This record gives sequence, structure tokens and C-alpha cells, in this order.
Amino acid sequence: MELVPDGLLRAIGHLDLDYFFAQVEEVENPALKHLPVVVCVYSGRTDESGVVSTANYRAREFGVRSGIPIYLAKLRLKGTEAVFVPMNQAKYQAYSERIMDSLRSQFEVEQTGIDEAFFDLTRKSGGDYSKAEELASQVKTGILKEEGLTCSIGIAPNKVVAKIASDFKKPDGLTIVRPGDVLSFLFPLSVDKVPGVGPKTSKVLRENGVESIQGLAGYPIESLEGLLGRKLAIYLHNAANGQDDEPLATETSVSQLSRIITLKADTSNPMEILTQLSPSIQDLHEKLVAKDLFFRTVAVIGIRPDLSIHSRSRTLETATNDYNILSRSAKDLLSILTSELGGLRRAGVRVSDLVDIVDQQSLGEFMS
Ligand code: DCP
Ligand code: CA
Ligand code: CA
Repeated sequence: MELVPDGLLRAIGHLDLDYFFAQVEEVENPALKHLPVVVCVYSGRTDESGVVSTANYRAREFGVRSGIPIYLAKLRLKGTEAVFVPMNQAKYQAYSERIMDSLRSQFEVEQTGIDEAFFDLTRKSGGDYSKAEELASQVKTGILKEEGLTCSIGIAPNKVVAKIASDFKKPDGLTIVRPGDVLSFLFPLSVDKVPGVGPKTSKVLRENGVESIQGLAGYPIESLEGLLGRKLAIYLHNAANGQDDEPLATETSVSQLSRIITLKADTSNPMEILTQLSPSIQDLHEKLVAKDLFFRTVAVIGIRPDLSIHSRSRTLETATNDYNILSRSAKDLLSILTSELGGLRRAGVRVSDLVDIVDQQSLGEFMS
């Protein structure tokens, strides 16, 4: 059973944005909405050389998928009004960051890709799956309202089942797998649905008569070890049986937070850099406060026009979350960095040696 220390059954969400890059292109140009849309990574060798990054669902009906050559996509979409747009990573990144920040302001989050993340609904739902469903539904509505994007969410007692569930109904899906339904949900599915089962593993399993997750769950683990090695065999055996204890790798379990920006123009003026960096410092500070974290070390990062990366840091006597100390330290360190290096192209700030104040307080209570 997936119990957490205070006795709650875990409720873990996995969110994945639908046809992400192509959907962003639709949001920015609504005229595309009813046409096949293909996001392309052009290699530049010829006008058509390169691969498909992703495509909207309209284009997928014609067999267009991530990774196929652009010329093949064009062939399959011949005679349609398909639109081919070049991939614009920075644009998608901006959407991703806003969505992930919003999710982090509500839940403990482990981001696992540009368009996907696990989030922990256990505490807010009190382990009640109807409440968890309502919370997830609010997340979907929020992203649609703020960014115009749909996503698919799965909720389950652990990460591996939540991830399978988010992929179960797409686009715009919400799939709830209650603790008692885990096996009946998993068993009919193909082994290919288990995260980590790629074409190679899938082939080995099929050659040995394993097609469904039920088949995988009942396959003797020693034989599985012989086929796939110990580590993968244990993981797959447990996953197929709906078992996964893996905690979320959340930001509070990491030891540092940072923000980095590209300056409007290369400069060696520390006050100018500080002015441009100030919103990022405020953002970093808000994150610390929201997560009950204090820092002991502040660093500034400078990237020169030749793209070499440099940093200078300062460690305080005691941990704090004071904004003025953060900002003043950044200013002092930027003066040092620019006097030593000259002009910078990008600049950032990082806090580390983080201390969780909530843990710290309860430790204090414990000891007094
Ligand atoms: N991506 C890419 N090349 C790939 C796979 C993905 O450039 N071979 C990019 C484009 C996708 C984004 O990563 O939009 C997210 O990948 P997903 O696998 O989540 O696919 P999509 O979001 O496009 O589609 P889906 O609706 O199936 O999640
Ligand atoms: Ca996606
Ligand atoms: Ca994804």
C-alpha cells in the first residue's frame, strides 16, 4: 500500500500538455486550429531536410508523428491545407515555465520534461480521490484559462501508474485510478504503456509471449531477470503489479534554486545588471518564502560574450530568507564579478545551502 508517514494513501498526479509545441502555435495563431499543423526542426541542408518535432491531432490522422522526416510528413499531407512551422524552443519554454511555476505554487512538483510533471495531491486532498479529481480538474481549467492550452492528467497512488493514466485518454483527458482499481486498470494495457519500455524491451517481451501488463505481472521474476537484467526486471515486475514507492524529486529536496537571464545588451555595469536581474531575484525570493526555505549561500553567475561561465559566491553566518540580504549580496557579488571579467551577456543569481524552516522548527520543538 502506498502510505505516507501520516497514514494517508498517496494521490499522485501526472500532467502532460497535449501536442505541446503545435498547440502553442495554434494558441498564437488561432487560424491554424482546424488545419493539420506540423512543427519542424529544419536541419538547413535543403529546404525540406529535417524532422518533425510534433504535430497536432489533425495532422496525426494522416500518420504524421514526432521524429519522421519532414519530406515524409509533406507527402502524407499532400492535398491538405497543412501548415508547417519552424520549431521555436524559446516560445514553448516561456509557456512551460509559467505553467510549471503556477503548479509549483499549489503543489509539490517534480518536473520531468518541458511539458510534463508529477504533482502531489496527497495533502490537499486528504487522500480522498474525489477531492483529488476536483483539484486536478481545477488545474486543467486554470491552464486553459491562463494559457489557452489543454493537457491530460492521470491520478493514481504512485508515479508510475499516474504516468500511465495521464497517457490513457488524450487529448484533454482526466483519468482517476483509485487504489482499489490499479490492477484492473493496468492489466488489459499493452506492455508498451509502461514507462521505460521502448521498442527493444517490447520486442524481447513479445518474443517471450508477454503482450499485456497482466502477462508481465505474472511472468516469473527470475526469468524476467534472465531476459532483461536485474534492475529493469525488478522495476517492470513492480510496475506491472502497480507497485512504485519512488518519492517525488521535488524542489525542496534539491539544494539550490537559481534564475538566469539574457541581458538586453552586453554590459559591465553592475547596477544595470542588477536592475535587469531584479525581477528574477524577487521571483526567487517568493519561491523561498512559499517553500519555507532559508538560504546560507548566495552566488551570482556571469556568462561572457564568449559564452564562458563564471560565478562568485558568499556564505552567510546564519541562514536567512531576507530579501534585502539577498539583493545586497547579489549587488556586491556582481560588482566583484564585473570588475574581474568586464562585460557580460547573461547573468544570474543562485541560492544554495537551503534549510527547510518547517523541519527546522519541528526539530527545535523536539529538542526543547
Ligand atoms: N518533441 C520533439 N521531438 C520528439 C518528441 C517530442 O521535439 N521526438 C517535443 C515536441 C512535443 C514536446 O516535445 O510537443 C512534448 O513531447 P510529447 O511526447 O509529450 O508529445 P506532444 O506533447 O507533442 O503530444 P502528446 O499530446 O501525445 O503529449
Ligand atoms: Ca505532451
Ligand atoms: Ca511529454
